[in-house]
Amino acid sequence: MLKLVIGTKNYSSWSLRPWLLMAHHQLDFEEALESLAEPNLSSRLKKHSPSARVPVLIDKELHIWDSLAICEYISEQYLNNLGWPSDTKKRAHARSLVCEMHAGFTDLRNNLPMNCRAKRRVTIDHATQQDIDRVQEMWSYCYANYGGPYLMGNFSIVDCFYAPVAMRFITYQVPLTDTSRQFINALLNNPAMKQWLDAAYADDEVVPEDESGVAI
Ligand SMILES: N[C@@H](CCC(=O)N[C@@H](CS)C(=O)NCC(=O)O)C(=O)O
Repeated sequence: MLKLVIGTKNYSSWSLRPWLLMAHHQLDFEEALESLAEPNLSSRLKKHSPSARVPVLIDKELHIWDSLAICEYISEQYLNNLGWPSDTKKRAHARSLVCEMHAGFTDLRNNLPMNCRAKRRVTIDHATQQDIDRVQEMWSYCYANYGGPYLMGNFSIVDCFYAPVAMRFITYQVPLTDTSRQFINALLNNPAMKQWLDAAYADDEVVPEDESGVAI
């Protein structure tokens, strides 16, 4: 059976990406949870992957240790390519959106860590605000061109990559455009997303460096 190694659900934004793709499509997989708070994180994670990072997908002898590589593999091998739009140009746009998130938005990620169960106040600096604005501009473009409720119209890997950002916007009460609100509501109504959030709300471990700002 497929095995997905993930980190603490409240915090592990990278783990949420492939987990959401697999759970949304109701794939049969075993979930192996590694605490991000307990000691010896690196040596525990090295048992699954040389990168000592989660997520890791294990499919028999194959170990895949990057969230985008996992989503690509799942889409090809188990979803008949349903992870991406079928239209070539739309797919190219979808991949651009995903790669922009995968390779960028460092300020947003560092200053607003995913912390699903919390409501916190942070001071948002200029660089982080620029990231927030770019994300919302992107979501508006998607809704204007593809109609919603998900970013490419139907659910895709793009939604899996922006779901952690959506959760951050809730935690830190980022002012939202109407489109952003609609997209976030679509995610919050997604049964797989609800399942992840229920588990995240029940997590009680604390990773101090991911507790940014002050509780409200
Ligand atoms: N490029 C990787 C990054 C994964 C990553 O940074 N994961 C974090 C958890 S969300 C991690 O494993 N951190 C462990 C550590 O920093 O020791 C991916 O896309 O999967």
